[in-house]
Amino acid sequence: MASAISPNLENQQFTPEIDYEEIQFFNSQALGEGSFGVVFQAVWRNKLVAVKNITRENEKQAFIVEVRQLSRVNHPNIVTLYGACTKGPKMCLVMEYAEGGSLFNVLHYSPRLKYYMNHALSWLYQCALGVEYLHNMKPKPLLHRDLKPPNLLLVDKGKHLKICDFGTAADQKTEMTNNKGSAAWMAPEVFASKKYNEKCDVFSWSIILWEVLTRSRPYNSPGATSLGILWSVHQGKRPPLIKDCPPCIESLMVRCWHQLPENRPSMSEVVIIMNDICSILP
Ligand code: ACK
Repeated sequence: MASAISPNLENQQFTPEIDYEEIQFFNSQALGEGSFGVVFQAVWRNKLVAVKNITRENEKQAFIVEVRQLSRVNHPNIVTLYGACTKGPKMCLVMEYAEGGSLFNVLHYSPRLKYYMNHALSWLYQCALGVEYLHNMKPKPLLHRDLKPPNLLLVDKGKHLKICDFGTAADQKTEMTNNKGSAAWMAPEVFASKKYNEKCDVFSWSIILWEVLTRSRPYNSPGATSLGILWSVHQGKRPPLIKDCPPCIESLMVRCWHQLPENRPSMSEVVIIMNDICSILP
């Protein structure tokens, strides 16, 4: 198994190879499943870590992409990759453990949601900062392409947000093959397989904004299917405007989910506007 994958990863000078024997799994209960792989809590070199194991042969490609892209990035709002086991006995990546779990869990399942919501605007700002960093990478912008609350992790009692799951990240337009469960956040041009760029992440960010402020799941009507959602977004449907939403937030949200990518702001502009909003609003 290792021989098929190693040649791709050998070019990854920044990814330390981790010895699988050094990882102690003490909880057989998985934290959950990402867009690929199953995530477990473990200890590695006296640190609590999250280990994403690939479980199926067809997950190797996403594994390679995630290791390749995560090893290039270094930002406070992006999860830190410690290294990867590429030689077996199991392939996995070892990353920092985020004790707060995902923003999705907090928004939709946490009994302490009210306490957490003090951080709502800060989460959106931090997410924008992480994405801005990706879009400003050289020589080419890195597109995350699967931004959604399940891929935003919380640390430091929910104050600090980190983007994870880079299994579909790319620095160029490639076919999106691994987007299960992401229809609600996907920009229409990605679904339509048209030419797309960084603005697809700006679109996803606007849906996250709506989800955080309403604490509701987008397009969550009974019987809604991924294909049905993709089609109606392609036809121009969006989540309903938020009652009593401050106009500065509403206008940003609506600009970011514009049907035409060229009419959406860049992530750098979103960062500037969110910085202003965070300083004005409580
Ligand atoms: O929503 P969760 O609690 O947070 O369940 C999902 C699951 O694994 C699949 O992604 C959790 N998860 C992913 N990466 C990490 C991490 N680095 N630290 C803690 N939990 C993680 C995620």
